[in-house]
Amino acid sequence: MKLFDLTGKIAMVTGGSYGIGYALAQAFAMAGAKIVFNDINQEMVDKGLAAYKADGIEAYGYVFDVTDEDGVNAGIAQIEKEVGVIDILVNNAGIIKRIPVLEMSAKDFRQVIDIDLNGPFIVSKAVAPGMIAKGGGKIINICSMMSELGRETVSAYAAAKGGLKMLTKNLAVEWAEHNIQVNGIGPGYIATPQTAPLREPGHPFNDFIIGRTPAARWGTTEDLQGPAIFLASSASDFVNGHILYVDGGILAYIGKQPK
Ligand code: NAP
Ligand code: GCO
Repeated sequence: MKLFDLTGKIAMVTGGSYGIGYALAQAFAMAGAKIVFNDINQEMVDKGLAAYKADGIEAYGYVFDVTDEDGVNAGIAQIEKEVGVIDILVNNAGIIKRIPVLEMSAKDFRQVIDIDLNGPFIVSKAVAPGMIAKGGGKIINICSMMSELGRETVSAYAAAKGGLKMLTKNLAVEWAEHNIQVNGIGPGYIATPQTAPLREPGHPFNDFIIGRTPAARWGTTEDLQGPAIFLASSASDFVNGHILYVDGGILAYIGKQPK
């Protein structure tokens, strides 16, 4: 099990106050890592710190917006000074706007691209020098079904997550020589605050997703913990530029055949 041991590692999860980010941080803590996370305001960081403390997890919280390059660089420098050089980075922070293209403003489109695609670029670029100096590291980008598939009303999100898939591959090929493995996790439909509007009782999308998922259920954040530990550990030291889809079979499925 040493292959999956993260003892002595520092893991940084962006947007780690709750949701998928929090669950991944929990997993890294279970495997022995020290947890660092950020959020865009102190109130959310404080809520996250309280949650980690309640779970008995040693965590350090920082306030910065992943789209603010100066803020990110200052935040990473503070983390390296106060906690240490980051060994594992998860670019998890993200938003979605569900608006038909013809009704979506360029401003809204840009905001999704900025957070979901530019953010991972900015944070990865800030963290990589410390990893290179340290002899290596792990970067995990949280992609999506929308890295591969389209769906009405999520054009900006799909463009961002499709770009994030290719950014993952490009960072992987640029930094492999420094023993940095850059990979992605592509969750299916997971029960978090982000998908809460789609899971309201009686919402037609809920039945649609259950039917579109061979496992016939929404994913849970716990479903993502094992894959994340794998990509964060020495068990994946020769895995580069791979997107690991954790989707209950969605991408393998053409759809339920008529009876
Ligand atoms: P969520 O519940 O909406 O949480 C997103 C987190 O990101 C929040 O902590 C949020 O903080 C933070 N965040 C947003 N903008 C930020 C910024 N500019 N700077 C720093 N932090 C920021 O989302 P989730 O469902 O846990 O999803 C997490 C990631 O997984 C996202 O990248 C999402 O696209 C991806 N994903 C989700 C699903 C799913 O089904 N849920 C499936 C595939 C991929 P605030 O609350 O303070 O805004
Ligand atoms: C949506 C959902 C999805 C999920 C996820 C699927 O509106 O279609 O929010 O985009 O968040 O990205 O992998």
